[in-house]
Amino acid sequence: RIRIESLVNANQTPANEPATGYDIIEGLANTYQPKTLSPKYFYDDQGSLLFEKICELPEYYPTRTETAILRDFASEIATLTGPTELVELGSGSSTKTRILLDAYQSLGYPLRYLPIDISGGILETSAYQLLEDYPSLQVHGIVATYEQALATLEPAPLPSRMICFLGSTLGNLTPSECDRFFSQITAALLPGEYFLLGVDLHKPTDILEAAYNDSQGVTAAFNLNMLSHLNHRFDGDFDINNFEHWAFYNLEEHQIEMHLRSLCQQTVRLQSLNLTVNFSAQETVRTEISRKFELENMQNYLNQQGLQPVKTWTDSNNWFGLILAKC
Ligand code: AVJ
Repeated sequence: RIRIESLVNANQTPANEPATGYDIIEGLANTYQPKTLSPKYFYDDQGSLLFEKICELPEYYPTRTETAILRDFASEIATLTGPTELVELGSGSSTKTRILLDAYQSLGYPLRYLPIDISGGILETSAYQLLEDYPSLQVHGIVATYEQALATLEPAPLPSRMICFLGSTLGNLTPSECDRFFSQITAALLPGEYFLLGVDLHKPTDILEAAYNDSQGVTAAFNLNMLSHLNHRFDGDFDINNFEHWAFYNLEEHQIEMHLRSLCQQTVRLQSLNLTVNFSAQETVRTEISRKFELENMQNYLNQQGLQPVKTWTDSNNWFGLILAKC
């Protein structure tokens, strides 16, 4: 009932994209300021565990809020879509997915789940746990980037497919990355199939900034862990004591930005990328944007991308939205 394949390999070049690590070389060059690193590098096994801890923090409202929306409306979602294969991008611990699986199971539908995550450890652990808890579940996991996984998806064996992209991870993508992402989504869906999107919404700056600057320092540890990950993966010598966490809400762009600030002038070497990088004191590297959306804009945007919104749900504060759209 289970198959897990991995498309991630630090030293192999997938046919359709530049070698892993190429984006690091680009992002750490001095061509653009600030320097940038892709948020996908947060998620080694340690980073995925730290993210799970973030989801439990009192200040980090998104997970809790989206979970509540799913609890209220999962059975409505299942009724609207009918039996369907669940494909999940960034499945992580698959905790929220269980709410959907329960709803499909209650309707007596066959359960087929295709989790996609860049972090092999957490994908495997959660997939085997799901198998135990759902005796009729079939799982096909893919350890890969979204681009890699979407490019290899074959048509769903069930009558339908629903690609789930929860947690507002869409907010990590720039507008142009979003456009490319959606052309891959619509290519992976047949007309009539579904896309379920969770998006974090505009809200007061103090609430947003608290969520990314928690009092226990878990988000700071999560941000700094990216450097440890790069050290292991690319034979690097980042000294994490020489960097500090910085997160703020950029009101013009409606995005949280997470950066790592260099505390001194320093030179870092990533041996297996043959890359040497200089940082001046106080210079920052942006490790993540987390865009905050408006529901109406997102519905219009989805429409332009070839996905027709079917129904939208939100919480009583309007802090988080869930949109079901049809290809
Ligand atoms: C998983 C990308 C949605 O942007 O809120 C949490 C990651 N970063 N705290 C987010 C994150 C800092 C999270 N996403």
